[in-house]
Amino acid sequence: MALLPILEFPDPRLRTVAEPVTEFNDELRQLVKDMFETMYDAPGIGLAATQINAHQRIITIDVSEDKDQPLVVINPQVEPLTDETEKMQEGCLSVPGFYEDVVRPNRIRLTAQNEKGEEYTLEADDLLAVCIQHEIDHLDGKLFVDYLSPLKRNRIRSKLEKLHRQRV
Ligand code: GNR
Ligand code: NI
Repeated sequence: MALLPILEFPDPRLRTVAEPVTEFNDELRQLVKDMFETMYDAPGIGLAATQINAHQRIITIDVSEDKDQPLVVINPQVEPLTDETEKMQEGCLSVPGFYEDVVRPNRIRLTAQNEKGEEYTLEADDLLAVCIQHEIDHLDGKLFVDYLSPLKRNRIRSKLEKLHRQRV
């Protein structure tokens, strides 16, 4: 088991587009375990492999109160089920300390594979729908700050860059 370091905005590696998973082997399952450990430790409700500098289409999620409903999301495909959108305040482990409203479709269908390569489909709304879309964005090199105005995004970038300089 291992805690993995989480990349932070504006690290250019967060802009990498992740590759589909083709081999569902023990190495993949170990990576999934380490991602859950890292996510629960952070703590966060979701983690995309991109955030730990592993550029494969792997996501871990647990939006449950008791942190006992782990969801493994590999090679996800998502489709909105309605034109309705929802505004929710989002945060991100890769943008620590900043929370802003983001608008997204509020009901989605997810088709994905688990750590054994078995395909499943689920429908999601509310926080789970937001989390799934936020994590898939990571796999495509996208961050929630990309939905904000350039002014807000640049302010966040400057503050984090300053923090990173102080950390070194
Ligand atoms: O822990 C997280 N909380 C959260 C809250 C609102 C919308 C999205 C999220 S995901 C975030 C963890 C994270 O950064 N995942 O990529
Ligand atoms: Ni995030």
